[in-house]
Amino acid sequence: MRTIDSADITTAPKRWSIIAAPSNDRETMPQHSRLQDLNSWVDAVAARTQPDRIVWCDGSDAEYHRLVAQMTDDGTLLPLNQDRYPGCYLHRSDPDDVARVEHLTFVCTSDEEDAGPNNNWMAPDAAHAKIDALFNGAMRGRTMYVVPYCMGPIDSPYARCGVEITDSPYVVVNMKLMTRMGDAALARIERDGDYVKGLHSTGTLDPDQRFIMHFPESLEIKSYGSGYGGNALLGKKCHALRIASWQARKEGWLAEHMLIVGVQSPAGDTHYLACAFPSACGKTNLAMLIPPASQPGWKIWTLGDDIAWLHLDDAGQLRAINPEAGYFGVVPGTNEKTNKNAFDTIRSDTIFTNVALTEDNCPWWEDKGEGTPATDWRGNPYSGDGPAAHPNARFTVRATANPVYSELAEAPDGVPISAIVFGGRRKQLAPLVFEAKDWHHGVMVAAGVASETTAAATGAVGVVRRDPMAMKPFCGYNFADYWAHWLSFAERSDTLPRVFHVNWFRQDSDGRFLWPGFGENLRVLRWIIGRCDGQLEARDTAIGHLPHEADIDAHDLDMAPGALETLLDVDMAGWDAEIAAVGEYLDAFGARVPDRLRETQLKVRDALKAVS
Ligand code: GTP
Ligand code: SPV
Ligand code: MN
Repeated sequence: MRTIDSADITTAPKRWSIIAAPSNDRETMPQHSRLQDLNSWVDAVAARTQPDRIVWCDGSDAEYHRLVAQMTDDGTLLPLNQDRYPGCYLHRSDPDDVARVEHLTFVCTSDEEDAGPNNNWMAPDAAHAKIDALFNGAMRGRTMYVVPYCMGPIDSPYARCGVEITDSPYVVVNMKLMTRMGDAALARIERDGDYVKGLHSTGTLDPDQRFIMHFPESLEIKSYGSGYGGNALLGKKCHALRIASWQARKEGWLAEHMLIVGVQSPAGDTHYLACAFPSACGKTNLAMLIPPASQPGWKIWTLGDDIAWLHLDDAGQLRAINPEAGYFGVVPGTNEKTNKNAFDTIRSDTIFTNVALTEDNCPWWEDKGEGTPATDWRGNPYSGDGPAAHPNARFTVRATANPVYSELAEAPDGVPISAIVFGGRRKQLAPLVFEAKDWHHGVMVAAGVASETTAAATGAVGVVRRDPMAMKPFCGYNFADYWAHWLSFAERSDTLPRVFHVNWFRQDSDGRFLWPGFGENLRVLRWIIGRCDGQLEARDTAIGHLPHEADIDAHDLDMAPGALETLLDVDMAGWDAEIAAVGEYLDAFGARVPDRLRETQLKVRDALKAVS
């Protein structure tokens, strides 16, 4: 890869294709036949976007460090206090570009019905025309980076590759931390012959000229006008969820917004759980949980913190791989008590986005538990007004830096899943935990998940909305078809994982959390595992199986008297209204909603009517 200096810029020829490579860096790919399609696409993109130069990224550490040096020179990255945070940098994004933009995110299928009411839709031709016009000349004066990446272990049959073309070096270094990026991925692309094409430009950063477009039928993504996270790191939500969910439906697997965690008992058995919670609702925290002192002998292993690809193996066992190789995690709230593993992981070799700074140039965020902010996330002296770090400030760090990283995250076949856990952020109603009665009921519970919106997307925060399977922003096709796909797994296996629902976020009338959460969530995971092992009885209610209070280990818990009882209570009248609302929600998807889902919802409704 070439580094850029001012001499380069003044002398750069107008046409990218005739730049002579001054070093070992590659500006054109060897013309392997399987890569001809890639070369032609890169040529076509360059012809449209007119970059000053093209760099094919090899994914090496040297390349990463060269890009970091380049960005510290031009101010894109600010080095943090290198004594206390070695290898750590701060990036301040544009203040109008700090989160995913769901209203500007489109799924462009030939038939609008295929995208469904859960997605914004544009016809593919119109969408290409609209966004291509923005890409015209967009990279003039800039470098175009070609970033081959692999989602999943490089030798996994379940892994899939993509190539992101971007004009953002910040995106390139994030992709290096978040994916298996570079030469190994390119070799796999050559072998596979297919890959997802992602085109990205930060463009003008004008929110009125920002689009994140997906073309699942042609495996393309085009993203213009944002440099932030899920809008710009195209391997993540765009590829590994929206495009992959479409492919998964066609091919019989699932691409989900789920963490993957191994829970090892004192006896040494490990159960793997896949848990779907909406954005900023606790996946990273649960995936890296540290068992409290009251739970000796238990151990947690992180496989993934955001995305899981799930496949049935030949024996009908559901297995999960994490397509990612790093974490793009929420910074605020991370401290020694809540998530010490993350807190320690982000002490070195981390890119922080939109955190505040202390006087001595250390990163600072709300609830860090140490230091005081001198400069806010925008780079202004901190006034004491509002949060100093942006509520959606993020860290990017490689997964292997996590002290409890599971090496099985590299296993080509993934890990067997014992339980699937859904959850939402609900102040009221949803109990601490309950188990669905069977797979079909579990799919209904998941389709009815509701959660308060968070700062992970632009728009109002704290508004309860339906977020089925925590996939509202990420399902690349019609939810009605998605639910049918989920239901169809029962036809293919009779050993599917049990399905649960949890809620860490119940509050009392003063707005205090009823459940201590974080490490203490292990107590709930233990109940889930106890159920999977057939060791625990449960209370059968209209909404599902709830724990007997004595089966949640509450010893040494700092909780208000009666709190556990409240957390395990089922408010029948409240649930009656909730299940009716789920019915109305399903109605909005019309005749495509699978009958079986409707029948399950009606069955629960009737059971509630009988008791309330
Ligand atoms: P995305 O990366 O956006 O998909 O989010 P995530 O689901 O990984 O969320 P994360 O674990 O980063 O948590 C988001 C916020 O919820 C943080 O501020 C956490 O401190 C807070 N949080 C996580 N777990 C708990 C919990 O058990 N109880 C409470 N009260 N807060 C929690
Ligand atoms: C989320 O919003 O669910 C995230 C962050 O994990 S982003 O990569 O921006 O989608
Ligand atoms: Mn997420």
